[in-house]
Amino acid sequence: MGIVNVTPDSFSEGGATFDPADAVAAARAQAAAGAAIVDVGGESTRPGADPVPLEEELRRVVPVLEPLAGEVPLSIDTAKAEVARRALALGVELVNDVTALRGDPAMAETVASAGAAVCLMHMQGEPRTMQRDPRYADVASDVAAFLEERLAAAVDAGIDEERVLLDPGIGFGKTVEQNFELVRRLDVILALGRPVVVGFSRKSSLGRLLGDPDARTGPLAASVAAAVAAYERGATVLRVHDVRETVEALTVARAVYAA
Ligand code: HH2
Repeated sequence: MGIVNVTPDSFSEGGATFDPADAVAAARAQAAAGAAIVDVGGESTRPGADPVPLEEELRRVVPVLEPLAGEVPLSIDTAKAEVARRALALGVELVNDVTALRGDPAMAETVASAGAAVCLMHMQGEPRTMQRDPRYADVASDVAAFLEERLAAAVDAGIDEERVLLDPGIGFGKTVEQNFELVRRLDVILALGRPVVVGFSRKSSLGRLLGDPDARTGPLAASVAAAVAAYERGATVLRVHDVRETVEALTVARAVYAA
């Protein structure tokens, strides 16, 4: 899964694809480099980010989705049902909701009635404050219990279980150690029986592990290593900024592990 952030303030590339033409070109380049799907988002969820109003989010993403629909498989990264509804009407296949259907009471029905796929992600707290003091009794079991409950809520709302993906939410209310533990113990989440998405790309835990306690991002090689480690432990979707490098690494990993 390639990432195209149509935002001025995303944590890693801050504004590089804020212009719609740049975002469309980036999505096409990611598809050509081997992305199976491209995740387009108009609201940053980085730690400390402020919410974006509905009209502004639509103004950002619709001009990017329109020219790509039917050409590039697309996912919409949104917590707003109206943004999801417009995206699905344009042919987007997957709703990537970092609130796991808790952010907007109309989201579950929007996904269910469109027969769309959905990614449910774990987050402790909310983006403005989530990194202040994350605490768990046992991070892998707590995240799995949350995802199990959200999966049941999605199915109750009429979403086909076969269309649900689960994501431990790397960096969303977790310490560096907790993020690595979640990848190490991915089996606890895989036991829920759904495909698992992992997004470690460029996240600050990588830069912090490498020795900078104030890192806001992580470098490319570290991101690729995290994607391979997650793949090796059973993740089926790797959400990444650097598609070509990740596809190259995963092709090699797959030749080794999936023989
Ligand atoms: N991470 C981010 C945003 N959306 N969705 C899923 N399913 N999993 C993730 O790990 C995830 C996500 C944050 O990364 P990015 O989109 O690059 O940054 P920003 O939110 O600042 O735009």
